[in-house]
Amino acid sequence: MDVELRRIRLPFAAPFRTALGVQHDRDVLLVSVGTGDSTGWGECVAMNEPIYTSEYVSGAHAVIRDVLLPLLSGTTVTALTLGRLLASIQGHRMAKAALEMALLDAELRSSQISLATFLGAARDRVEVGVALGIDRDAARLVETVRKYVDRGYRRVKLKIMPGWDIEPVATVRDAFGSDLALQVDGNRAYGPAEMPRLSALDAFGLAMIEQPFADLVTHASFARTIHTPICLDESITSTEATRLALSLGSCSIVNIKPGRVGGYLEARRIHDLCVARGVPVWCGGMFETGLGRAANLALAALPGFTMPSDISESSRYFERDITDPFVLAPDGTIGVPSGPGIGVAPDPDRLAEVTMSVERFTI
Ligand code: OSB
Ligand code: MG
Repeated sequence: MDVELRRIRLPFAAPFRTALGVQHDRDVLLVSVGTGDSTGWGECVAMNEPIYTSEYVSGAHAVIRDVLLPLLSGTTVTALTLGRLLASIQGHRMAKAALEMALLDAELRSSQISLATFLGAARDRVEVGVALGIDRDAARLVETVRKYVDRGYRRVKLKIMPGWDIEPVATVRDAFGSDLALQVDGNRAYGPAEMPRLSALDAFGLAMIEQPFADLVTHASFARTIHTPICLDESITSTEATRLALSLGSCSIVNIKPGRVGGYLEARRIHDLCVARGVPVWCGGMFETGLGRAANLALAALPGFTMPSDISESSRYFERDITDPFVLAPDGTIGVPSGPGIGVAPDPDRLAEVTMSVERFTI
């Protein structure tokens, strides 16, 4: 099997500010595998720096090259056997997920099956929302929200942090009324001492508060004091972590990101567990290129994904993506690709333009 590790740099259409810092561009590791009759694409969602989780793009690149590929060398690895072959390696889920996505894409392309069909999709369009970063002031945030509402988004997620929470949420709720589905994401920026302040968010009819704290126990005690549902993101690293979070009562909604949990197969297992427990799920985003976006749309089409996902249209992230752009329909949905595999491929000219380095291996 031929494996290519390619680093690309895509500038963001606008900087994205959160409790984690400001992002100006995306340094993305793409994995492609050639299996004789087809090529598959995987995207590693690890960010430029280890600020969301401990993984970051250069680390993921190194672990794939120096640790994961050597373990696969001489085997007849498939997407379904990958997990077992890499089971001795702790963590590095985003790195593993990128390899799995590339293998899945290659295998499904050869058998002419779409990822959506393979995963068990129940629909051909999915409801999506937009995630908005920390703005200069609440008045400007209202203008930003208006731009996206006018564009057709029906669900808005606001990033919050200490010093940027109650006021911007109150101002946006006031400007748009109760029709707008609104939720917030704290990215672990709060401590237990800030629970009373966060409880004031109950006044704004939010669909959920996403991961305000770092750990499961703090979320569980917060959940007992507020009415707004709690959703976990960073804490959901596996099916086992999800089981633990649900039994502790740490959340009542789950954000599933395939990269964070080690791949689309584990993402589906978490979905299945949540469906069995009656817990709604939605698909989170990591500023993916069109490749990861295509695969996330397939996942978000599963029946348990009953809340709008962080899968905005391509132009929200990049002036020019590496695939044909995904576009929002007036009803706030994006279509699920139906072609074999992930259903999209990079445009070779655009890919060449944004490529910083390429390494090739035969394993
Ligand atoms: O916390 O959901 C998050 C992006 C990078 C890292 C973490 C998060 C996010 C987002 C962006 O919220 C969502 C998107 O891709 O539109
Ligand atoms: Mg989040």
